[in-house]
Amino acid sequence: MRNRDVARIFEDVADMLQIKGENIHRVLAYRNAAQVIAELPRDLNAIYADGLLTEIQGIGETLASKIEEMLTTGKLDFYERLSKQVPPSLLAVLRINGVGPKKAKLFWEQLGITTIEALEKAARAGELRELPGMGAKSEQKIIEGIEALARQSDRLPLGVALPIAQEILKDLLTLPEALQGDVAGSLRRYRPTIGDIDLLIMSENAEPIMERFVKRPDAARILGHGPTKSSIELHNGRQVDVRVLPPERYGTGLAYFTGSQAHNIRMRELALGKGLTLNEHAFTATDGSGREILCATEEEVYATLGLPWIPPELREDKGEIEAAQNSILPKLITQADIISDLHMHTTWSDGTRSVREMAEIARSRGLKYIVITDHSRSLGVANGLSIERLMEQQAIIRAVDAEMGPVFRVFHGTEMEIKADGTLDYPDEVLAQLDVVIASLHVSLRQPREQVTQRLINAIANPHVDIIGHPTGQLIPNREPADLDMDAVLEAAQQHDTALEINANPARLDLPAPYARRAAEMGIKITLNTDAHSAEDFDVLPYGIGTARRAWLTADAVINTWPVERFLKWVRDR
Ligand code: DGT
Ligand code: CA
Ligand code: CA
Ligand code: ZN
Repeated sequence: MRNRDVARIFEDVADMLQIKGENIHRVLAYRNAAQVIAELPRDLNAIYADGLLTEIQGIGETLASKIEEMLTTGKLDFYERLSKQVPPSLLAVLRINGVGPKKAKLFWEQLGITTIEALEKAARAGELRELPGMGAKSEQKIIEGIEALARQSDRLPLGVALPIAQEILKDLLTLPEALQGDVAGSLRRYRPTIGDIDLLIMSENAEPIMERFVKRPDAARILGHGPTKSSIELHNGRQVDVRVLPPERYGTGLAYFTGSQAHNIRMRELALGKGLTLNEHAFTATDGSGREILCATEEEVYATLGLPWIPPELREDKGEIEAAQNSILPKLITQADIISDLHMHTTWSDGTRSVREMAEIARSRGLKYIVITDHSRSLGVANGLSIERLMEQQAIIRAVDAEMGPVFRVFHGTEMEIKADGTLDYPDEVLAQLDVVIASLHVSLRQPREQVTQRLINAIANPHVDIIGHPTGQLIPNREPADLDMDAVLEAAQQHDTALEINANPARLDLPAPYARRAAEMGIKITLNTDAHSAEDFDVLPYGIGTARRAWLTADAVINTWPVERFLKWVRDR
C-alpha cells in the first residue's frame, strides 16, 4: 500500500464514523491523519521500516498500529467492519457541496439512497423536500451541488505543480549528461491547472537521467522506465513524465510536448501543406524519400513552416497561427516590464509586514512604486480598517513615502469591500482622499447572476473606484467564479475607464486570461498585482505574468509597466 491508499482509507473511516454519529474527536483524528499522510514527502513503508510511524505529526499508537496493519496485510479490519455498517458508495455523496454526514445519513435511512445518481434522481423528482429539515430550496442546492461536482476536474493548480516541476528539473540538470532541460506541457503554457507534469532533457546519453529520475525519493511508484522516457507517480498521486532527446532533435520534441494538442494539429496541417509530416521526432518528406528535417531549436521548427517562433502561452489555437502568418503576434509582456504593484496588505489589516517593510521589500525587488491597499471596515475577518484607522494609516504612508525619496513612491489606497447589498464600504468623501481605490467582492459571491453583476457594475461606475480586484472571485481549483454577466461587466469597465486586475496569486489568476484578452482588446486597462500579504508573496508574480501572456497582453496594456507620472496622470484624470 502506498501513502495515498492509506490516506484514502483513513478519510473513508472518518466519513463512515461521522455518518454513524461517532464522537467528533475520533472522526477528526482520522481525518487529520489522512491529510498528514497524503502530504508526506516520504514513503510510509520506509518510515515504518525505520520504526518512525509515531513520529509523524498526529499519529499516535492506535493509528500507527492501523497503518502497520495496512502496510503488512494490505487491508484494515476496522475499515472492513465499518463498510458492513455504512455503504461505501454513500461516501461519494459527501463530496457534494451542501451534503454533510447528517444529510447523507438522512437520505440513506429515509429513502435508501446510497449513490449520487440515486440522490440526483430523488432530488429531481422532488422527493428530498419532504424530508425533515429539507425544503425546495435545499433540494435545489443539492441539484446544483451535483452539477458542480460533475464539472470539477481532478487537476493540480499551477502554483502547486510548477515548483515541483522546477525542483525535479533542477535535480536532473545536476547530471553532467543533461545538457539542457525544460518544463513542457500545460505547465509551460501556464494553464491555471494541469493534468500531469511533462519535462524534457537534452542529452546524448539518456540512461543515467532515467535512472536518477525513477529513483527519486518522492516517487511513490514507477509507471514506466524506458530508454528515453520514464514516468513516476508522486506520493500526492501526480504523474511526472520525463523524456530525453538528442540535441539535434530537441526543438522538435520541445515544440511537440509543449502542445497544446490543438496547436500541434494546426502545425501538422501546415507541414502537410509543405509536403512534410511532423511528429515528436522530426519533419519527414511525404515524397517517399524518407528525408528528415531535424530541428535543434523551436525557432527552426516554426521557421520550417514559414512562421516566427510563437510563445508557449499563446499555443492554444486561439488565433496565434494566423497572427504568426500575418506577422502580427503581440510583443508579450515580461516580468522585467513590471515596475509597480498596486495591491498589497500590511499589518494594518491581515498582512504580516509593516508599511515600511513592504516598501523596502518592493524596492529591493526593483519596483519603482507601490500602493498599500489594506482591507476596508466591513471585512472583520481580515481586520478591515475603520475610517479613523484608514486616516491614521495615511499619515504613516505619507511619512514612509517621503523617507524613501523621489525614486521610490508609496501611495495610499484601499481594497474596499463591495458589500452584499451592492453599496461600497467607505463613503465617497473618504475615497476622494485616497490615491487609488480597489473595489473587490469577497462576500455573497453566490448571489444570482443579475444581483452579483449589478454589484460589480455599481462599483465600476463609482468615479472614485480605479480598479476592480480579482473580478470573478474564483479560487483554484475548487471555487467557481461568481455567476457574472461578463459582457456587461466589460462594457461598464470600458465606459468608466475602470481597470481590471489580474491577481497573480496562483489560487486566483483572476481575471482569467480569456476575459483579460477581451478586456484589453476593448481598451480596458489591466493591472497585474501580487496582492502580497507577506514578503514571500511577491514571488507569485510569474503566475500573473503567465496569465497576462495567455491573454496576449503587451507591456503597454498593463498599468504596472507605466512610469509613475503616467500612472498618476491616469488616476487623477479619470
Ligand atoms: P495536461 O497535462 O492535461 O494539463 O495537458 P498537456 O497539454 O500537458 O497534455 P499532455 O501531458 O497529455 O501532453 C503533453 C503535450 O504532448 C500536449 O500538450 C501535446 C502533446 N501531445 C500529447 N498527446 C498528443 C496527441 O495525441 N496528439 C498531439 N497532436 N499532441 C499530443
Ligand atoms: Ca501535461
Ligand atoms: Ca504528459
Ligand atoms: Zn487583497
